Order: sequence, then C-alpha cells, then structure tokens
Amino acid sequence: MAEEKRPLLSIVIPAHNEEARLPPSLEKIDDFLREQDFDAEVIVVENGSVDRTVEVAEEFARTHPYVRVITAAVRGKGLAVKVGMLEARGEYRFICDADLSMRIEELVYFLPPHVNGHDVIIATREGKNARRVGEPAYRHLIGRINNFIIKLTAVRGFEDTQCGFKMFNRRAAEDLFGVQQMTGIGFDIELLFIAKKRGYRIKEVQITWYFDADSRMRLVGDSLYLLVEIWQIRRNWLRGVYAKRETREPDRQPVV
Ligand SMILES: Nc1nc2c(ncn2[C@@H]2O[C@H](COP(=O)(O)OP(=O)(O)O)[C@@H](O)[C@H]2O)c(=O)[nH]1
Ligand SMILES: [Mg+2]
Repeated sequence: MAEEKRPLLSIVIPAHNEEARLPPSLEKIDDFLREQDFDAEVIVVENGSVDRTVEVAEEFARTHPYVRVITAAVRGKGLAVKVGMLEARGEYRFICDADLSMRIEELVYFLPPHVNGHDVIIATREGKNARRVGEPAYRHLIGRINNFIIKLTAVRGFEDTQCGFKMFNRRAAEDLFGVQQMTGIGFDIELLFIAKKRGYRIKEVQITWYFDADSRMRLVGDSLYLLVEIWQIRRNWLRGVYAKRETREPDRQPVV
C-alpha cells in the first residue's frame, strides 16, 4: 500500500486559555507558511481551558484546512504536547508556544539545510547569539536557578531546557513521545533525558525571545513541581519505563 504523503513540517501548539494570544499567532504562522515552498500542518492541542480557545482555533481551522484542533479535558502542557506530537504526520515536528515568543521566521533554523543529521533541535535563550527581550532580571534569575538544579539532578549539557520551541524529526518524535510520561512542565526535561540516553543528536539554536508577562505557568508552584517530576523521571528510568516501545510489553506495570 502506498504510504500517504507526509508534510515536511508539523507545528504543534499547546494552548490553554489562549483565546487572545492564539489568533494573532496563527495569522503570523499562516503568513510565514505562505512564503515557504514545503507542505505543513498545524495542530492546536487544547486542554482544560475555561475560555474560547477551542472556538477561536476551530474558527481559524475552517478557513485554513492545514490546521487541526484537538481537545482534551485534563490539563497539562506535557500531555497536550504528547498528544499533538503523536498525532502529527510531518517529517519534522515543532513544538511552538501559543504566544509565539520566538519570531516564527527563525523556524527555518530548525529545518534542513540548517539541520544536518540532528534528531532534536532545541531553542535556547542562553549564549552569545541569543537575546532575551523585556525579561525582568528576577525572572531570568529564577530560570537560571531552575537550570542549575536541572543540570545537577537530571540532564547536563543544556543551558536552557525549558524554552517552548523544539523540533524533533519523525523517528525521534515517534520514539520519545511514545514513552513520555510527564504531563506537566517536566516533559522537556524528560524528553531530553531520554534523548541523551538513546544517543540522539541534539542541537541548540540560539534565538531571540520576547518576554510576555502574561503566563499560564505558576512561578513558584511549577518550579517546585519540577523537582517532583525530576524525581519521577529518574525513578521511571531505573524501573525501565522508558525502554524502547518495540521491546516493552504493552502496558505492563513495572514490579516494585
Ligand atoms: N494545552 C495546554 N497548553 C498549556 C498548558 N499550560 C500551558 N500551556 C501552553 O504552554 C505554552 C507556554 O505557556 P506560557 O504561558 O507562554 O508560559 P511561559 O512563557 O513559560 O510563561 C502556551 O502555549 C500555553 O498555552 C496546559 O495545561 N495545556
Ligand atoms: Mg510564554
């Protein structure tokens, strides 16, 4: 049977209470995609919103057939990203925050020919070519403390694991999101943790990032919860939860 033609790019947008920020971002993505000569799809994944996120996304999708909207009841950015990435069909699959705090034009640095044998390409707001526009010093400091803890306890080698823009090629996406367990903000760390263990080639792209004070994250609550998730990631690893899917018996709980 002939395989269905895949788009080159899937853009997966987790969206929670984004009725205001999502439509202008979808417009900018649309403008960008019109300029490109490749096929793309956009998947908006909404869960737990109490506003009109689903309605505004569906309204946009009606006039833009490459846009799909998925909804779920249970909240969690990690959960939304997993669902969207596994639903995606693209050869390259990009996680993209709904606030588009990175200019969409920079997405080309996450695609060939800039990607050269890399499986995972993550945006970073650290390094001499990166810029953080408008971020208050205390927010950057909290980010640096989180990064220090992450490096100490979970994954080394990355100055910014938490930026909301990351590309996975199809092979890495199907593998990593297939075993992802974290439903909260620890999912980035989990994916990078497993990616490193698997020997995937990971590249960092330094971006210009625009701070937006409007946030769906709870500054203290989410930072503390991150510690719980890091502990869960390490425990999952020791219990073999992240074993490659083909070799794992379906849905068998590890014996404690
Ligand atoms: N689907 C979904 N998306 C979420 C959830 N929590 C956060 N997000 C999305 O994650 C992205 C990052 O959130 P944002 O508020 O910009 O966080 P910040 O930039 O870290 O302050 C946005 O696209 C949010 O809509 C959630 O529970 N479900
Ligand atoms: Mg943001």
